Amino acid sequence: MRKKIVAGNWKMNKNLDEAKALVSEVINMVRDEITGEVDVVICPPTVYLTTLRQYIPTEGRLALGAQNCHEKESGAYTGEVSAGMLQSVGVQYVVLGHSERRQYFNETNAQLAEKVNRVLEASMIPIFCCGESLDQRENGDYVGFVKSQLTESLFHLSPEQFSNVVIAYEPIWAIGTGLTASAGQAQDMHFELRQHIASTYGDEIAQNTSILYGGSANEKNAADLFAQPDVDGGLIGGASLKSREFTNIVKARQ
Ligand code: 3PY
Repeated sequence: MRKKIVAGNWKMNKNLDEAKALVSEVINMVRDEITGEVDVVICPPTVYLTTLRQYIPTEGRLALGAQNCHEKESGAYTGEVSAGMLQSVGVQYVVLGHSERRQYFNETNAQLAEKVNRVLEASMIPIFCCGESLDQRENGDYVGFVKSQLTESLFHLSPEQFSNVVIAYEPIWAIGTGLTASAGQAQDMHFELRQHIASTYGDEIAQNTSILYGGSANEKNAADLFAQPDVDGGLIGGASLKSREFTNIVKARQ
């Protein structure tokens, strides 16, 4: 059985006091209101990881995630953070290849393949983001484009390694725009990606791979998205900054 996961990507938001308040609220609401099987991952800015680790129980459904890491193990990379460093402060998941990183920091599929390697070597779980632009969706082979992101960044992994990867489909045209893929559009792409995974790793691994939807998911559209058979959860942007709304999204997934 594949895992249901709802991850909150806080992006570059909140000061330390606000971050502590938000994580405390989410922890309390999740503890009091969520009874079903769903893992909840909080991905705050890197600078707060060590502090927020102390708030998150080490056992249970809550986990700490980072939003990025460097592709090298260590060295002269001023300002960067390695996978090993994240692991050493208790991080369990790392979001990789978010479209904002691809767009503003020119991350490539080849570079992301290295980041995926570092995260797995450090015994953490990559949440690998993929997705097409509006132009690609309207004018091109957008399914082929998203499949090639998986092929180029993930398909060098052994079956055992791949079994530890989570995928997040985030159409770029639905990020920060208020537009969301319809439940049907999300399902179609998730189905295609699962088939693509099956073609390389076989049905069993494909059926066990969690594929999350991201891109303006919120408390209003979450239930519809999560009702789709191939949508296993969400990577939530803006709506993860509000404890009530984020918890409602988790409720919709449990
Ligand atoms: C969004 O929902 O806008 C996201 O980018 C989630 O990562």
